[in-house]
Formats: sequence, C-alpha cells, structure tokens
Amino acid sequence: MSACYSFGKHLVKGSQVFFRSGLSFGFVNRKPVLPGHILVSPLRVVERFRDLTNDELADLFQSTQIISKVIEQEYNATSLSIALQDGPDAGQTVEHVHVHVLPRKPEDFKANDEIYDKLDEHNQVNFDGDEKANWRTETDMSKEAGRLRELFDDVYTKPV
Ligand code: AMW
Repeated sequence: MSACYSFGKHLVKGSQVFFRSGLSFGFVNRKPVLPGHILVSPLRVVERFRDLTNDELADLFQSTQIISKVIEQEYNATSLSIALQDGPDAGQTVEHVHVHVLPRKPEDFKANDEIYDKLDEHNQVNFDGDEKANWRTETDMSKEAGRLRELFDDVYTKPV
C-alpha cells in the first residue's frame, strides 16, 4: 500500500488501508459506529457524488461490493447498512466521497434506523472538544487493516 492516502483534508496512513483498486481504496475507520465499520473512497479527492467520473463510480461501487461481502462474513454479520452522506446537510463532514459499510446483526439496535442517528452523532465533537480522545490508536487500526488485507486477492492489496 502507498505511504499515505488523501481523504479530504485528512491523510490516511497506508497502514489503515486494506484494499486498493485502480481508482478506489478501502480503509478502517478511526471512530467506528460498530465493529467492522469501514469506508470506501475514490483515490481522487472528489467532494460530491455527482462529481465522480463514470469509471470512478463503477470502480467505487464494484469495490464496495467486493469489500462488503468480506466485511459481512468477517464480522459474523447477517446484513449490511451501506450509506453515503452526500453534502453537509446530509451529514457529510469530510469533503471527499466515501461509502460507509456497517455490518449489521439481529437486534443490534432497538430501532433499525437508529444506525443513522448514530452515524450522525459519531462525527460530532464532544462538548469538551477533545475529539482525538475518541479515536482508535494507530496500532489498533493497523492490526484490523492487516487482518482484513489477508482476506482479499493479492491484486487488491499489493503495494503500488
Ligand atoms: W461523513 O460524516 O463525512 O459521512 O463520515 C466521515 C467518516 O470518516 C467518519 O466515519 C469518521 O470517523 C471517518 N474518518 C474521518 N477521518 C478519518 C481518518 N483520518 N481515518 C479514518 N477514518 C476517518
């Protein structure tokens, strides 16, 4: 994997990335709503869904499909929530298209759609402003990404 990937204004370390196709990448979340909550993005920094080229769109969704099959199995889930928040009023906080993949299990939330409230809340800064305190450690993220990398064909994980 490359050393670093742009994610909007952020940099995602290669150690967090577990999947790489021609135009997309999959990486572990620093603040997952559920275990196995990962993100898939185009490699190019593209702010809105409408701005993706046809090739990027096809690659993003093919990648999401390949990744989502593995995630469902790996986290012993029975379903998936696949979500894309397109624009600030839809809850998008990072200005780079990203698909959320969330493994789901029976009765993981009292009300099924509570997941969308959780998604909305999980990016809000704490009242004390110490947002980083809620992030996972690099070691934790790199362990998860390493475990996931093993589950994909070499073509999606070899260094470029
Ligand atoms: W959005 O509210 O923009 O639909 O979701 C942004 C997602 O990106 C959140 O799940 C957040 O935890 C995640 N995130 C933000 N920055 C990083 C990062 N550097 N590494 C991993 N995940 C990140």
